[in-house]
Amino acid sequence: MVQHTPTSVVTIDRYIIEQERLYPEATGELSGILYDVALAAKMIANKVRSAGLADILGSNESQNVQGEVQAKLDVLSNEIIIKAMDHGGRLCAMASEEEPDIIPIPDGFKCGKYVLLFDPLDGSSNIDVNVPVGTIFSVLRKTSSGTRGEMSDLLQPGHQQVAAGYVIYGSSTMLVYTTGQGAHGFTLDPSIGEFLLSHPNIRIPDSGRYLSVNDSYEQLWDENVKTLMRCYRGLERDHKALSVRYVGSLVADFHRNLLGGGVFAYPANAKRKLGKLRLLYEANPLAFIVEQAGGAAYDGTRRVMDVQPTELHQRTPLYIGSKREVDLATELLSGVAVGVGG
Ligand code: P6P
Repeated sequence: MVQHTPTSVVTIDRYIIEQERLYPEATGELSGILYDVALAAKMIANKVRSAGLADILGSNESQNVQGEVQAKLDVLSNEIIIKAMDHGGRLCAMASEEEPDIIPIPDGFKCGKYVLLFDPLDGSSNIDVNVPVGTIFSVLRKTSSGTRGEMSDLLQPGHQQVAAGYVIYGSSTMLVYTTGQGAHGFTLDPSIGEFLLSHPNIRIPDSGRYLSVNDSYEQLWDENVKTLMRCYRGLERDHKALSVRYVGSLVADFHRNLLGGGVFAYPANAKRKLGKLRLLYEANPLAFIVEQAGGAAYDGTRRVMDVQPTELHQRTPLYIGSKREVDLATELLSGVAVGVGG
């Protein structure tokens, strides 16, 4: 792998090519997907940045599969990604949080050997108050026979991902992705419209500084989860007290913890037996990133990326971030001591 320092001016396109050259057998299809994701991210960033000005705030009437009223930017972002990806000939199917079922490649377009799953604009309920939102994506290799993608190609465990990443539309727009060779961050320079390498080989601190959890659900948690949160707050087991930082936007909370060290927790609760977050296009891609950065992701019972999906929009409890804090969750919630917890 070519080693770059943050002072190198390296565009994401050049970095993708350099990574591809590490694999002589590579056909360039995966690189093409990453190029197209970066293009879609720039287009969405443009919409998000101007949201307050173009009077596209507020929700439109259409409902997404979750029965939630979707902000107009959700609809736009979803369409931007589909239109950027559906004709490149690298994908055989897609899936989106905003679409109830598999998204086929339109007739007349070539099908490729990958599938793309994505949340086009996570945290969109925060748009109207200018809180950072994000796009999350996951790439899997087609496993079914035939040309067109099938549901079985989408319902693969997270350890089968060949690429994953997210875009955070915050004080700056950053794209973080992995293809299994580390996690790398690129910051958009709007003056030239290029994502430039700013965070090569991201490593999450083994021990966290931050705790991201919505403790308004505390009364709905089981006793083990309550004990875990007391530990994170420095009230039990001599665990250092973590500072609570909760934006209510998964990508923003995850990104801060990835760079600064911390744990994001969305436990199962009495009303949501599987929590709120989606396995395939939220938990799995972020789990791939965090493991590549030296962290961990756990669902309260097992490693997130080992879960065999059964439904496209299935939810999962999520404990993700610094290894020490996630190991503690594993120890307290499954009774299995992992590493140095406590
Ligand atoms: P709660 C946003 O709606 C989202 O899907 C994630 O981005 C965020 O982490 C979570 O929900 C917040 O959920 O129940 O704390 O409001």
